[in-house]
Amino acid sequence: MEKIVSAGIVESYFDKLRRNLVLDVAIVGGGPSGLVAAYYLAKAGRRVALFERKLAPGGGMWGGAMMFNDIVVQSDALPILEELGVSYRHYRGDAYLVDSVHATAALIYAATRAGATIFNCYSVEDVVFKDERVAGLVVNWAPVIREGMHVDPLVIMATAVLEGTGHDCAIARLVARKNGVRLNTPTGEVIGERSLSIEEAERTTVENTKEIYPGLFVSGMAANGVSGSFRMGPIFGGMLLSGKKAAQMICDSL
Ligand code: 48H
Ligand code: FE2
Repeated sequence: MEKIVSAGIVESYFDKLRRNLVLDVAIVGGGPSGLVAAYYLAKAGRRVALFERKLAPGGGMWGGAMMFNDIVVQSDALPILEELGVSYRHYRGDAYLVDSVHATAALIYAATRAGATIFNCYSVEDVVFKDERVAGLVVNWAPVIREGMHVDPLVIMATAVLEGTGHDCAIARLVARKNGVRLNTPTGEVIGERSLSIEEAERTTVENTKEIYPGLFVSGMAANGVSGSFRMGPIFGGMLLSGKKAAQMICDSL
């Protein structure tokens, strides 16, 4: 048994990795927007993998608000919750309450069940930049980056990359800085997010979900960050709708 356990894992893992070296879509970040995008892309039959640097995908959704593990979702995002099998209950007006641990687990399950592959403990440290396009990801083990070890990365090629790194806008920043290019944002640069304003932020999260450079799409909090819009606090309808829109735009572009 000792030999079988190790052999099985090694064979299976490297087979999985080899099958995902060339993708239709590579998603950076396993927050709610990236997970929803992974679900819809896999459902549409695209070869999609998501790279998350933490052990557990889910980003900022596990902890609810200040670790009170419930979140709010508005009615226009309820069809997504229903499709992904997430339970919710009405609170007041347009606000519905969702247990954040249940919702996060459900998003991960739905995305992987639909056929998306998740690589956790991977840090995306750079992109492939070819013929004035983003053409893939440069990845390394997250602990390698954290330890500051000088170990060279591997490359994942992808027709489209989705930047879903949340508040940091890490991928958009490095694409603009390293290659001296202008992004499709109001200033051509990563503007950075503004303070909290819920209705405005929820609307613009979806509006700002777009292709910001050839081959590079942006979703979720990063969509608002790159375009200089507001944050919204523990309300997640915009994140879910942004992930769905990103998947649709990417499908249309492939
Ligand atoms: C691999 C990386 C890298 C990297 C980061 O922040 P997230 O939850 O992302 P979104 O945009 O889907 O959701 C935002 C939401 O959680 C939120 O913060 C809200 C609604 N805030 C409102 C407010 O006012 O604060 O997840 C991003 C994920 C995380 O899991 C990171 O670990 C991961 O991306 N990540 N993974 N390589 N270079 N950078
Ligand atoms: Fe946040």
